[in-house]
Amino acid sequence: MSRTIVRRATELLDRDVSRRGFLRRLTFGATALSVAPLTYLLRPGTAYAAICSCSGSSCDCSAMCCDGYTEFCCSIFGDNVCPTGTIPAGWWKADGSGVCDNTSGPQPRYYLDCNISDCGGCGCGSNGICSGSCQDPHTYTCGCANGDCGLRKSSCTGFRYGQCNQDVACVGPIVCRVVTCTPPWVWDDSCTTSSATDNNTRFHDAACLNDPDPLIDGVPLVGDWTGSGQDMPGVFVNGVWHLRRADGGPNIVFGFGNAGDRPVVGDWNGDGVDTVGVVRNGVWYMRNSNDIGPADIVFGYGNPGDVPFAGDWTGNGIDTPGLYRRSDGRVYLRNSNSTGVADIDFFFGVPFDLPVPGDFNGDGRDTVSLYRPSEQRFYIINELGSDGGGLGTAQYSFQYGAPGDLPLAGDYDGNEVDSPGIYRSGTFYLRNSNSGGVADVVYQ
Ligand SMILES: [Ca+2]
Ligand SMILES: [Ca+2]
Ligand SMILES: [Ca+2]
Ligand SMILES: [Ca+2]
Repeated sequence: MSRTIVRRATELLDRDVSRRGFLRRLTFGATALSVAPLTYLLRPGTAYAAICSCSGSSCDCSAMCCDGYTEFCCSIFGDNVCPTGTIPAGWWKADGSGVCDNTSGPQPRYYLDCNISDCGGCGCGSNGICSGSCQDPHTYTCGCANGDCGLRKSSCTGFRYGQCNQDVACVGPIVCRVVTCTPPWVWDDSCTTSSATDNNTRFHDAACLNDPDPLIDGVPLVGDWTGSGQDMPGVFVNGVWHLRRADGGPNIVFGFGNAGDRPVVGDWNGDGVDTVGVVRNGVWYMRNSNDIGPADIVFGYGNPGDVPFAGDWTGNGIDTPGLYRRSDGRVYLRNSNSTGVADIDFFFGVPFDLPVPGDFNGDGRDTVSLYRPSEQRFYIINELGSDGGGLGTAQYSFQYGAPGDLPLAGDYDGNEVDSPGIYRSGTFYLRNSNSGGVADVVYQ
């Protein structure tokens, strides 16, 4: 403690006691003083009620909001990704957490900072950071996340490790953190492999980080794998496909793609059979039969991090790519299985909405409906190119599913109209009409 602070504390705590009296009193509050000397001294009270001013809030000094780190994105926004208006601007790793260990041995846990991506009219100094208030519109404000002292701060720390999106010279404060066992440069090729380590964060955790990870626990899909006229469930798990037959025969199981690839299914050649595909770093690999073998069609479309899907946007019987790009809130559709620009693009929903392609009115063309996880609600949209942002053009909506469910759509009864389904912990709950209610078909 500096001499100045001691002198001030003496004045503040008890103007009448001697310096010796102050020091004796100090022994009772030593713990709190060592944590927050200034604040305690300026707010005389018991050692246990020491209050800190953290990120503009008054919190107990031991509160999460005061520990200097930034809150997880999933705790604030519901999903372990950078929210709209932010970009991953750098990462670090923590060793020794045990969370990411696998059969190869101990593995690091990776933390990505999501910094405000837009400095508006503000420039930034030599450190490459602008004030959070520069963002236009001003979306994120420094404070305890969700105004809760029990959560770490958000949008306060002006700092950048700098290994991601280095072409963006100027970023704002860190809004939140993403945590992953996958090295950042694998799932976002804007990130470099240049390593930074902070093991102090290795046990930082949140319940929302432990939700099932589709990349590990399997991605559910539906398709007509045998040309029966009926869509059936399938799951892609770490490069292996498990497809259920409509005739009740044994599942079709084969390897195509790698762990970490994003799976897509569709009828790439118009023969009436849906087959598999994977998207890896913006490259689409499609196969025209449901068995092991090389890709029949390969082309680049989109960026790493885009959410890929497929549908027949033209009604010619051939499924082609679609992408949902969270960073700009738009869907990009292409009408052929080849490299090129989008044939149609439009704004889509709000962050964390999920695209659900399908033909919900039986007119032979697929459109991109929307599932809003926060409401467990399907918004059925029967036109392409409509602005889903305000949902003003959604034809109708209904609630179906529970928190954490993954949405899908297919024609499970062969009437040529797609309807919703949800996937929950290895089970498909499918509806044969576009309305809420109980499942018509359940597949484990
Ligand atoms: Ca086909
Ligand atoms: Ca088509
Ligand atoms: Ca349609
Ligand atoms: Ca149907």
